[in-house]
Amino acid sequence: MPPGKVLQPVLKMKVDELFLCWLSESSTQAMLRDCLRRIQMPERGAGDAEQPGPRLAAAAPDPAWRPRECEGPGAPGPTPASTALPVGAASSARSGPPVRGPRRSGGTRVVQTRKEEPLPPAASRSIPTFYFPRGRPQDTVNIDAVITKIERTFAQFPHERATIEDMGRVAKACGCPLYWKGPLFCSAGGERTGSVSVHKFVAMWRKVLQNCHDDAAKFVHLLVSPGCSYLVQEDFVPFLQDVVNTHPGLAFLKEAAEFHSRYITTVIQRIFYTVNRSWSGRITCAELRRSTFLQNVALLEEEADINQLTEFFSYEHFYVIYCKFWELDTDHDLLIDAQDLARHNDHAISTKMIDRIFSGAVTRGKKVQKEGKISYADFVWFLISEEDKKTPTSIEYWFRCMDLDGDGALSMFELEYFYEEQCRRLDSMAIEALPFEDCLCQMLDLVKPQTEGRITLQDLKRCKLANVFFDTFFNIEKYLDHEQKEQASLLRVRGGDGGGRWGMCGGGGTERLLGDTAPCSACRPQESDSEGPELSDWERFAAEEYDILVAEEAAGDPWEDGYEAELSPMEQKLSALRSPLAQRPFLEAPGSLGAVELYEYECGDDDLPPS
Ligand SMILES: [Ca+2]
Ligand SMILES: [Ca+2]
Repeated sequence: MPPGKVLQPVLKMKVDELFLCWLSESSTQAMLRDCLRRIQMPERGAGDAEQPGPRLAAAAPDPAWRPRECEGPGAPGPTPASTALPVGAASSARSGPPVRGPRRSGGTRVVQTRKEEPLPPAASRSIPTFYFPRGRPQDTVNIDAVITKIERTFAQFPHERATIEDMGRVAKACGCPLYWKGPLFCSAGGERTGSVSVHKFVAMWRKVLQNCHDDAAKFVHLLVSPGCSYLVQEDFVPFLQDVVNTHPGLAFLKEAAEFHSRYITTVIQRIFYTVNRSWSGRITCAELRRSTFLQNVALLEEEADINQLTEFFSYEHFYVIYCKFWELDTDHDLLIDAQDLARHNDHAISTKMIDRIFSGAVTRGKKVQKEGKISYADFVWFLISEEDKKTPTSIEYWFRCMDLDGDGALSMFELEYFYEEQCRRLDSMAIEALPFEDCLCQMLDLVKPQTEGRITLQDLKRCKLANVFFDTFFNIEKYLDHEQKEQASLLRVRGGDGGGRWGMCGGGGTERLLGDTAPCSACRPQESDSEGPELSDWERFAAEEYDILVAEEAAGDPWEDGYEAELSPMEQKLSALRSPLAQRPFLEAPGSLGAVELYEYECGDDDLPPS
């Protein structure tokens, strides 16, 4: 491409993706570190010692040594791909070799003088393949043997055609997890004709095996629409509908068809919340590969109790989110406005923050957003972020909200803007608030930003106490909660001497939220009473809320003990689910709301600009 020509959005995205992939290779990073080290330390050896970076200043020299520039003495053989890439990338796009590595002294001159020099073609020919968007090819896969196995399976079906019910056996013949059956069926065109022929299926699967070399690549290929390389929300609908239709843990949902779409919407939002780390609305192979999603899909097969799969599929988690929304959405049109959302958790969240959520900083529903409303899909993001402020997505969510000017850092002004309302609210509760300066002091001590006066996303992710930080600025209830826990732990540490409380000491001192000796209760591992892995804040919240909701239902219609005692544990679990479900009024929601609701993206919206 000629220099100066603007890249088309799709192409640009591809190039960015390629660049990021290259940049994240460990060999690239080793090479860059090496280059950096050599910039910082004048090279020892040969005659270069007195003249750091002389080769840069010599801007138009012999092209023969130029491509080796980055390799240097310190980075020999083992990283050929990464050292070669800049050369290879340039050969197609620009007319001269780029001088990577040290640029400090001669950057502009290099750019000017490299016009006429063509790249030595030999350099690019020796670049080994280093980028495998569809996984690394494996020599061990015997495609013909797999195909034979599939044909043998199809031979058992009438007319060698498989219906969706047969697809479990076909998935196993393919060596796939059971719940890939839906995508396999759809990808072979089954949903149009009701069944797939052996020929069509084998042709489809052969192509997948030839082109896709790992599970992530295969799964993406099966779900995407033709010609697309990333997953959008809609792509998950047929897969999830099949899970709803056939997973034993969701059998009780079968008759409640109007509920399927709500469950599917919730799971899709949770998938994008966790997997789509780029916030682009497009899940790439690389993102899928980095996530635990496919492991969870595989677990669907082994785990009959879907509530054990708390990361994406739990019905209980869906139930909690939907009930919370239902409480706020009083007219049940599946949209809520700022007043509705403010009622969440008894007005715990500040008005300023509610306004920011509706400003479009983190929501995607462009159409409804204009009318000052957010959708159920947006609410899923909100609730998970609100109840677990320690995950990367959640920290990004609240950071976007607090970064009023969108400059990528929280300034003291932005902190004061939010804290001011907290003070007023504490006042109205007759609690003396800490002056902003003291609060700031505590927070800076807690976050320890790398640059003074600016708190970045990285600072918050690193500090492990982002929840305490955020709650201090916009959630009065949780702020007081943290404070109470902190006080209790300080009292314990000090042997109960009753010494000054931190926090609400009323401006007298600037006692720190986190002393050097006493880790905050929020960051200490919870003294859990059960074995097994520690629950996340979200999992703990969902489990507690679910118990409360079920108890509320039970109070309305008490179970007879004798009846319940006869049920197996599994049946009890299902009854517990059925009971509230059957009684919740939203079961009678009009059918028109049954469509899966997805949040909207602007076209080519790669990076959400905070407004
Ligand atoms: Ca409403
Ligand atoms: Ca800012």
